[in-house]
Amino acid sequence: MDERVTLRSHLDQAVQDAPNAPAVAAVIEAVAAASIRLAVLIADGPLAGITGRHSGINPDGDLQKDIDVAADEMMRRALRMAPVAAILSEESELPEMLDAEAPLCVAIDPLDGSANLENNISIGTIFSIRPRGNDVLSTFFEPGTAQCAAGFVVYGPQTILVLAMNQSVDIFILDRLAREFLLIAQGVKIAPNTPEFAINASNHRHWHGPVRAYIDECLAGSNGGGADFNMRWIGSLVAESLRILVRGGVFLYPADARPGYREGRLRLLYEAHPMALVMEWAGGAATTGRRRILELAAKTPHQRVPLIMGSVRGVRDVAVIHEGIEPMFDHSDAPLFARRGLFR
Ligand code: FBP
Repeated sequence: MDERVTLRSHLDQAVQDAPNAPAVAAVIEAVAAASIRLAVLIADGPLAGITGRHSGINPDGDLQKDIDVAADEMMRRALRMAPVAAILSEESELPEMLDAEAPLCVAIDPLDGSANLENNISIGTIFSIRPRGNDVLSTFFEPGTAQCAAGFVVYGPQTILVLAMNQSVDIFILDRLAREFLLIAQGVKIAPNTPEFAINASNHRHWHGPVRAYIDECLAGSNGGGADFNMRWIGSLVAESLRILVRGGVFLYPADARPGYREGRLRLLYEAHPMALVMEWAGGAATTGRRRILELAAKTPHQRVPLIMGSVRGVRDVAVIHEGIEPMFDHSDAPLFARRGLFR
């Protein structure tokens, strides 16, 4: 891209007649500013006193590291200065109520995948913005289609901001010296049919029939009459999502038979909903296998959900396998319920 477009000028140019446009821009700028500070802290790590030690347990029972707590504080501090009525963070049980008259509510995972930090693997911030309803709290329990913008930041070799706004997905890179994000890709579209999948295959024995059937088909490759698939698994949702935007493929974190994973692992409000918005606005798709993620409404703040997302072809194939198997057999792990021949 020849012209140097900053995040700020991009937001200024964004369609101003969209409802709440200035407020949405202010929230995105707040998250972006906090993420620039967080990127510095992450990069400095032990030099800045980040030890990686656990400092508590979050509402979902996950161990919190010192960097999780720091990230949460940084994001909250920034959002308290923005036009936000309430923040729902992964790191606290209930939403934090701010200005009840403010037009927006934000769900945020301040630092997803922080367990990867000690290995120097990419981690990130995920955010979801929605217009406040008449009742502030019930805003979070609207379906994902209520989101007006969403995105994520990847703290990796480069710090990257992916932004879904006005039906478009745009990518920015942090100019570390200038301390601002610059546009590097506009109107990103996910390749529709990349033969690449990402799943934590160590859980194979716990998967239910439809997921096992899909992965078995991928692994059979040309021997099974289909395409030869490549596999990736980083164990970091933001890194997997960025890879899908760049080169396509399908990501699966399904429900499985392990205690605590019956509804999947990832959280609906600040992981699946925002990623689903990014995927769909980039021409991809996101499903539980049976239902479009964006049509789901959370019943509890930290509800988990199976997430299958990415290239339309891969997501459709997973959904087709589910269609061929009665939901009552979803929880069967018997290969009997695996239907063969998807790619033939
Ligand atoms: P946290 O929300 O606990 O940080 O975990 C989320 C996550 O790290 C995702 O980024 C990633 O997709 C997944 O967990 C990895 O799970 P697993 O450890 O089962 O491979």
